[in-house]
Amino acid sequence: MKPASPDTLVDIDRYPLEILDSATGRAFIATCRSELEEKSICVLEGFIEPHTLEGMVAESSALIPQGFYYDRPRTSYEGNDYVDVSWPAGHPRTIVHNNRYRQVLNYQIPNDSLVRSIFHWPALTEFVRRILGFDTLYTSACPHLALTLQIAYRGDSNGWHFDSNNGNITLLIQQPDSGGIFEYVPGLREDDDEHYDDVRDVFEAPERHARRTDIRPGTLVLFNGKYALHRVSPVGPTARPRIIAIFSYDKRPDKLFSREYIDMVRGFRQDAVTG
Ligand SMILES: O=C(O)CCC(=O)C(=O)O
Ligand SMILES: [Fe+2]
Repeated sequence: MKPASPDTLVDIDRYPLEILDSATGRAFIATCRSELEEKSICVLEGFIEPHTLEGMVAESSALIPQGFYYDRPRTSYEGNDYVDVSWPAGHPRTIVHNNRYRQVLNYQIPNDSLVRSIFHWPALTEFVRRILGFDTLYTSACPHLALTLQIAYRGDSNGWHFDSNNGNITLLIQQPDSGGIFEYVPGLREDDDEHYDDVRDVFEAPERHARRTDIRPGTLVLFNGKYALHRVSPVGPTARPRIIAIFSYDKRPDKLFSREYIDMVRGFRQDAVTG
């Protein structure tokens, strides 16, 4: 099957990605950039057309059984730069959070899928580049992690963490009936100050310190997760899992994720019972 053309899948009347150099396009970029700067998050609700979204739910649901079952507690700093210090017990660097979901990897997602058409849409990459303000930006070259799906059933969660990359783009495909909320604290750390006391406050009382989003399926989210601590809260009772696509980009066209990390993920079981 021929891959669908992205401009028929996205609400391009509302989101002028193909005319970024027009006055409308430039104003749109400016709004997105200031949202990302001020709130660490830029939310494009209704980015995907409803009929496209239905197809995405079907295609991604069919891939769930192949997903690798990530089930390992993790600190908030995994994958971040190694710091040669031994942290005292109870320090935010040592605290682990539950982390459990299924992950469908790039090579498992068909070439003619809707979600891949969106991911490889040059207009989207150019839009993301301008928002992040990089000279160059490419869709990740990684056969495993360039494009992934994360699927969360009841009790699954993605614990508090900082991302190790500069930009993280997500597309929510399906929302569970309860829980599975994306929560975050904008601009919590800086390059030269980790603000550990603030991190500890968030762990201890997230309801007081973190913002909760109300994101509907079909929404594209640009997020600055390198500086904003964030998590996906545990999914509650639900008839359907949370499904989200994660788009990975890099300033370089040839950057791959580490072999150790890929080996770990591919070592996870694919037969875990869910639901
Ligand atoms: O599922 C989400 O909404 C966010 C995922 C995330 O934070 C990540 O993959 O780093
Ligand atoms: Fe993240």
